[in-house]
Amino acid sequence: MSKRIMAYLGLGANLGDPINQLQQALALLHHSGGVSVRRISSLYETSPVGYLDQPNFFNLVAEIDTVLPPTELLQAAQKVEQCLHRVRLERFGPRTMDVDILLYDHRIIDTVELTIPHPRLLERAFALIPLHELTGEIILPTGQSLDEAMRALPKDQWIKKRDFSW
Ligand code: PH2
Ligand code: MG
Ligand code: MG
Repeated sequence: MSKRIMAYLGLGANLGDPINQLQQALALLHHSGGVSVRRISSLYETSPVGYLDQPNFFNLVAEIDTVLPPTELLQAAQKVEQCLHRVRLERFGPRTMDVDILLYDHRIIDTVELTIPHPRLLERAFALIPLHELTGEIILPTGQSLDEAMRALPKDQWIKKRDFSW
């Protein structure tokens, strides 16, 4: 039996029917070989970060366990994006589905195709707040504390929990 690894994925969408697409993405992930979705955070509506002239996003974080190595998990995530007809016109711009690997076990990975922990995790309320909801205080493999990062978040990122039961 391969070792099951815990990982956290950040999901976001702001085109089409975002909540429906998030639901579909979770189901597709759960049915990807070697991936089980264990827990999901609350659903959040968030103002766009980076490229501001686009609709609000809906974001959540999923805790998964997986037997896939990181590169194969990345491929599984990209497959889900493609299944949801991802269109992305520009970097940080609007999209029907984005699935990012935030954390993978307690590993640091820095290759051309993959950087884990996600390089912008700590600056982004839409990723950090739902992650912290699932993990509570943890220390990242890079040594940073999630609680400290929560306190240091810029106050100009609007984020609101939305009532939703899956
Ligand atoms: N994703 C981005 C860029 N900006 N802003 C919000 N609120 N939510 C996102 O998921 C998001 C973003 C690039 O992946
Ligand atoms: Mg992203
Ligand atoms: Mg992405």
